[in-house]
Amino acid sequence: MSHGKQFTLYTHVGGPNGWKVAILCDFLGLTYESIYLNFQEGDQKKPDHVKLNPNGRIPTIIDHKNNDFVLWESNAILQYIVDKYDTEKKLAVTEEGDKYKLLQWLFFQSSGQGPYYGQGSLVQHVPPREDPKCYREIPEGGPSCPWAYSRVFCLSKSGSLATS
Ligand SMILES: N[C@@H](CCC(=O)N[C@@H](CS)C(=O)NCC(=O)O)C(=O)O
Repeated sequence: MSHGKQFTLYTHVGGPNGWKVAILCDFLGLTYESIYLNFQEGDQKKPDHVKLNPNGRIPTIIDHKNNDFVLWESNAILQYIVDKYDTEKKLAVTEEGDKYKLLQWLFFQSSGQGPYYGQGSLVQHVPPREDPKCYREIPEGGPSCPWAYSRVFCLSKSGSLATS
């Protein structure tokens, strides 16, 4: 840990999930060094990052105050930080009912809201990859917006939300 801060945060300037972690750390007064991965260069899928996070997405944290503990998935990270470092209970919940309501919203965000917004944003804003394998999958006569379809098929084939 050469930067001397509590966390290293692998993140991105645009994607929302890294900012969730940064905002929480700021709120709780915890220090972190952000490493902004370049999605256009595919940094998030490169070995240096994937050896920490096999899902190849941001955010990923290393907690240098806990034996360089590594964690990924934004909501798991939020829960970890609150459980461990929200000593003044600014955000932590104590009642059993509140605990499950909190989980309800975290799961809703990560399984319901987040993926749809993420895919919508990719289809709208990220140009397609020059990958002929994807274009072969476009159903005949189907797409009114071919590159959007090719993007979707790239996604489903590779099983990951790859950026171009
Ligand atoms: N469920 C994950 C989603 C992570 C995610 O999709 N992160 C985006 C940026 S906000 C990403 O890394 N995209 C690049 C990619 O999929 O290659 C989480 O909440 O951490």
